[in-house]
Formats: sequence, C-alpha cells, structure tokens
Amino acid sequence: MPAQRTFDLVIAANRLPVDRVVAPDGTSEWHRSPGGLVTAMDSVMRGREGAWVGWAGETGPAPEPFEESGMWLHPVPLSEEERETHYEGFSNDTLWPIYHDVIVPAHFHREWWQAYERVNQRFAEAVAEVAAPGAKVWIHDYQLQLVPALVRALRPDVRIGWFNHIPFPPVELFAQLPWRRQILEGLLGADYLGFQRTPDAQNFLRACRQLDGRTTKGDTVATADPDGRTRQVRASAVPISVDVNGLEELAKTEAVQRRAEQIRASLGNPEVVMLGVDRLDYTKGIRHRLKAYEELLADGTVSSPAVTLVQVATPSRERVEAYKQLRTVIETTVGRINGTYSAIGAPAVHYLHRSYPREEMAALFQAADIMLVTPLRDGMNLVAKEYVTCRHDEGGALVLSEFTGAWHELKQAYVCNPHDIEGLKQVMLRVMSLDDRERRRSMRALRRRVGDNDVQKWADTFLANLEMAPERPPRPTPKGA
Ligand code: GDG
Repeated sequence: MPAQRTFDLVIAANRLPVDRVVAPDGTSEWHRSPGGLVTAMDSVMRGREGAWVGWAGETGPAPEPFEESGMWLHPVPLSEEERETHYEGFSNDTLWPIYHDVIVPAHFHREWWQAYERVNQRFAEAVAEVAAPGAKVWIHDYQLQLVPALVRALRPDVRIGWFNHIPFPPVELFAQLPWRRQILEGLLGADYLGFQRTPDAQNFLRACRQLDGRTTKGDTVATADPDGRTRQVRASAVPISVDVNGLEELAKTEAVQRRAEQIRASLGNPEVVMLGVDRLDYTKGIRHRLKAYEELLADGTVSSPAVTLVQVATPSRERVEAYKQLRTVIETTVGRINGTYSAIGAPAVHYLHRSYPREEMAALFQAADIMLVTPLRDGMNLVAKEYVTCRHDEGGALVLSEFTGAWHELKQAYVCNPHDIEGLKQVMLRVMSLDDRERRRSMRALRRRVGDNDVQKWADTFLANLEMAPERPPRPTPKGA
C-alpha cells in the first residue's frame, strides 16, 4: 500500500473546489469551480504542500484522492440520506435560518443532528489523515462546526483555524438550538476563529459566556482540553473579499466591454438599468427589491422600459421547502409586474433563473447603472464587492443593505433598509437623480476601499492570526522531575 501523503496546510470545506463535468460521449473530467474561495486558496496554496478535504458533490462512494492544479483533493463521501439530513436538513434548514435572523422558521430534527455529528466526524478523520505533523488546518463554515474539536482530539499537534462565512447570530437566537453547547464546544477546539464582522465574533463570545459558562477576556475565551490543560481561543473579525486584480483584469478585456454594450442594446438602451445578482435565497431580499420597483411603477414615479430591472437568481438548494416556496413567490411577482407594466418586447423585469460564466457576470456589472444589493441578512455579500471591482470606469452606483457585512466596510454606498419599502423606493429614486460627479465620488471611494482589502489580504490575515493565536501554556513539569 502506498504511504499516505501528508500536507503542511489542510483546507476543509463542505465542497471540494471542483465539479465533475460529463462530456456528451459519457467521459467525465473535473473542472475547477469558479468561486472566490477557490481563488483565495489558490494563492495561499502556492509554494506550499496543500490538501483540500471536502465533498465532491455526488452521493455514494467518494472518488479516490487526486491531484488538481497543484492541490491534493481528498473527497469525503456523503450518502443520499446524509445529503438530505446533514446538508439540506441540519446545515440549510436548521443552522442557516437560525444564523440569518430566522427569516424563515428553523426546523429541528434529532436525526438531522445525528447526521451532522456523523459527517463532521468523517471530515475530522479525513483531515487527521492528511495533515502533516504540526500542520495548519483551516476549516470553513457552518456545515463543519464540530470539526475543530474532533480534529484536536485526533491530532493535538496541529494548529486549527475556522472561518465563518455567514453571520454568527445573537445569543437569543442561537439559544434556540437544542445542540448549542455541543456547537460551542466543537468550535472551541480551534486555536483561532475568524468571523466576517466584529459583532459576529462578539455574538460568539457572548454565547460562550451566557450559554456555556465560559470566561472571556477581550477577544479570547478560556477552554480546557480533555487532558485538563487550559487554552485561550481567539475570536475576531477578518472580512472576506474578492480577487480584485483578476476580476478587474477580466472586466477590462475588450470582450467583456463589448458584451456590456450588447447587453444594454438588447435591453433597448434604457435610461436606467438596475441589476440584482443573487443565489435564489430568502436572505437576499429579492422580494423586497421587486416590491419597491413594482410600487414605483404603480405610483408612476418611474416607467418601464425607461427604467428596467435585470434580476439574475442563481438556482440554489432547490430541494429545501423554503426555497421552493420562495421561488414560487418571486416568479409570481415577476409575472405580475411584467403582466401589468411591460410593453411587447420590453419586459419591465428580466428574470434569469440560471447560472452564468464569470465573463457574463462582469459584463452585466458593467452594463448596470444601479446595483441593488438588498439582503435582510448576509455575512458579507461578495456581489457588492465584485460590482465595485468591475467598475474601473467609476460609473454605476451601489445600493447596499445595512444588514450585510459589506456595509460595515462600504459606508460610501447608498445605504438602504430593505424592510422599509418606502425608504428603499426613495433610495432608488435618489440614486437615479444624482449627478454624475456625486455618483463617481461614491464609486471612487468604494473602489479604494475594496482595492485595499482584497481576498489575498483576507487569507494572509487569517493565516497570520492563526499563527499568532495564543500559545498553549507549556506542559507542567511532572512532580519530582
Ligand atoms: C456566503 C455568504 C459571503 C452568483 N451567481 C453566479 C455567480 N455568483 C457568485 C457571485 C459571488 C458568489 O456567487 C455569491 O457570493 P455572496 O457573497 O454574494 O453570497 P453567498 O453565496 O450567500 O455566500 C456571504 C460569502 O459566503 C463569502 O464568505 O459573502 O455572506 O452567505 O461571488 O458572483 N457566479 C457566476 N455565475 C452566476 O450565475 N460565475
């Protein structure tokens, strides 16, 4: 049997950074998934021996580990039942709603929790298998909150970090979880915990105090390992960002710029193009945005097609009931708006329920006068940062919900509270009426901010924090030694 390969840096995330693509002749190959996380990790992995542990996206036995673009990929298997209970169930129908202000009710099922524990254990075993002595282990997101403590139990020699891509809820909401203590204890297995915003880290520290009787000091919390030794775990904010150089370069290409013009022309060159780009998720405030636009059309304050809305709603979690219901609501609303306000050949809302290549997204961003980012709650929202990055012409305007992590950094955007439909309408109107100089000033400031904090900086800061995380106190000298 060949010796097991081990690595100095191990990433664990729910999904591997690749998708299997099947050709018409039945053969298949792995394609790297687009996403910002993959790009960020790419640069982190460069020049190191790195492994990535994750699910390959197909249920049943996992493919053998393999190498792809200089990274060792170690698939973790999920059965069909575990996809339903661990992933769609506990992760996306229990944790996701609780961590996003219970916009829809969370469902609690003991079998889902058991599957979550089982799958987390499997991930921890895979990490323990591929980590070299003293390796750094970087675990991602809410699907893997038990992995830090499980890895520590198997491999006390490694340094463990965890990053939460979504918000960490206020203690009053987190307290609803029947398994809240197990989750806190799972996370406290880490040396360093990274969050999108300081309030998220503070929510975590407060939960440790109030629900688990822990002592916190500044941004650290005290915990004891099973062997009785005490340790300090640090929890702080490291806001994620986008690959500014790569995306800007793409946006500047002739092909993307030409495509942006084509898009505007095929919309009939409206005076104002408004754009929304989201996974079709109830956290993103798509319904609120449509309602505001519908009321503006009904008031007669704006008219279509002079003002046109393009909404890309990427399919997401389609087997979860709340997402099925959301899709029905959104599509009914789009149908009603178009039935009432569109002219032949000129829909008021261009609704696109599919996924596009990066180039098309960059062109859409360049074609849009107003980017509507109106989530009810969002850990960060990368779309806001991508839009700003693509606007190297300093054109366009960003309307941004105050309930996104991005708002904490991008204060020069046009802020909105998506729950306040009247307020949202006023912000849309105000942005339409601003003069060019004012809009440019805002965009320039936003671009500076995003340019100074790109995804590379995020990854470097996270790893530096992990490196500097409070050291364990030295092992007590045995009596009589
Ligand atoms: C979670 C947190 C946090 C979307 N449609 C297409 C496409 N996308 C890309 C966007 C963007 C990404 O997907 C979505 O990222 P967001 O940040 O907007 O939202 P979530 O998916 O909810 O992500 C969030 C994030 O993790 C990172 O920590 O910001 O708060 O919820 O990059 O551009 N990309 C392509 N075609 C599409 O059709 N190529």
